[in-house]
Amino acid sequence: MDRLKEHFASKIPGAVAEVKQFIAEKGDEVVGQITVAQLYQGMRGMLALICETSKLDAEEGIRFRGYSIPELQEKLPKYPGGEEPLPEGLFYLMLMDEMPTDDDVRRMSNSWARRAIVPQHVFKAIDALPITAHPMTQFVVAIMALRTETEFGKAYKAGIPKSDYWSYTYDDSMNLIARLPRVAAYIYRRTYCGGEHIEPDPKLDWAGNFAHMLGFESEEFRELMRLYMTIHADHEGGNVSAHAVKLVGSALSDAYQSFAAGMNGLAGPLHGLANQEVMVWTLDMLEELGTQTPTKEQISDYCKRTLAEGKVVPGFGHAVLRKTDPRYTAQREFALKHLPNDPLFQVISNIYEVVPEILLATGKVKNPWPNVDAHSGQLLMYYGLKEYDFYTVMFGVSRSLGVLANLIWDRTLSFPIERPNSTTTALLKKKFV
Ligand code: CMX
Repeated sequence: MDRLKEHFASKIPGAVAEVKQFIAEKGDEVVGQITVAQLYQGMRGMLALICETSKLDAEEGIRFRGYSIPELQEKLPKYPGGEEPLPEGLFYLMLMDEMPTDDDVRRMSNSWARRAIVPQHVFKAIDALPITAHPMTQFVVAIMALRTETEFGKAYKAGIPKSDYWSYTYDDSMNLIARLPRVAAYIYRRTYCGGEHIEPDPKLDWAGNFAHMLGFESEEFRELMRLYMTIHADHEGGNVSAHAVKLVGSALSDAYQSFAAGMNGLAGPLHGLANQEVMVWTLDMLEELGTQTPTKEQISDYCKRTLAEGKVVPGFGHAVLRKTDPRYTAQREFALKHLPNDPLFQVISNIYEVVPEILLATGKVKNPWPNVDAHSGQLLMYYGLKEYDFYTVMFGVSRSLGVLANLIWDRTLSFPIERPNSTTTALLKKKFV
């Protein structure tokens, strides 16, 4: 067992005992109530899950193991000479519940570099799809092709005890995280760069190497990738991608199957695909208006038209948040620091100033403020990564960190198969006659 895995293993007895004792002492306490409306309206606000890695506050935004994004930017180890947090460090924090040292992060980077070899049949599976297949489709196919490598699946077949599930889930999760940048970069280069692939550079960190394999070599873009991979990693347990991974994993489906399920959820336009939709919406607007510098009035009119057509304004709104997403703010600050004069940044800034008021005026949108997806495309476009159909794959690579850290904990704490009750409208109505 390597040192990272040993360190995680050392936490298990205490954590398992704590949860067991807590359930024994407080298992019958009531922590919430369910209204009829919640049953019909996406279970909004219903406390239903344990997610150890992060917690979302409606006003303040996400905290990862108690740390806000600005705190992570300050405290997480950086690449030598860099200023943005390393995602390896965030994964360590989420998994171990401990702020990592530079050494811990180096060990994580090295572990992923050692685990990063992708079998040839995965590339063949991707190549079997038409080049026109959406990158998220290619991504999910590749994840399922990687499943031939599952340690959990093999061990389960051989008959391991429940107390060992975490160990194989740990290895599957670490291997999968290590391989995703290579797979995602392969999809990018295949789809948009004539199939000219770039070999990994094992000396680079996880996000820096991803940038390199995509074909972007500037240090500034690598820094963007470190920030991007950190802020998209986790958003507590109830969002579609996180919950899908947890739900499917609860059937003892392995990390590959569970993560593929989550990625199919992320590919929906109301969730992760919104980062693509934002660019489509913005570029369509510029084209239709025939200008790269629309006035606030023009943006306002375009936004109102979108609403009148019965469509959502992508990048705005959230099921939990009620303020500007701190992930949006972190990206805005990156833009202000590195590319304040980019014309598209000016457009995104003006959209930010105009759209909330219009959404508020509808009287129904509960959160008129921008979410993470409202800004990410502009930054990628600036550095030349203009193929916005690919953006959700990048979100997915990052999201692996949170959902797989959680999956390891779910198997460590022996969470059972999920099986909530459902009812019918007729039965529910009978309750109130
Ligand atoms: N544009 C137009 N209408 C919107 C809206 C937006 N950006 N956000 C919410 N609304 C509408 C809803 O569609 C709903 O309308 P109906 O009552 O007619 O069905 C009404 O306002 C109330 O919705 P809500 O309670 O404010 O929002 P939900 O919790 O139901 O949905 C979300 C949240 C994110 C799906 C929604 O705000 C949305 O569709 N936003 C645009 C898509 C987007 O940016 N998604 C990315 C979210 C972040 C992520 O997961 O990556």
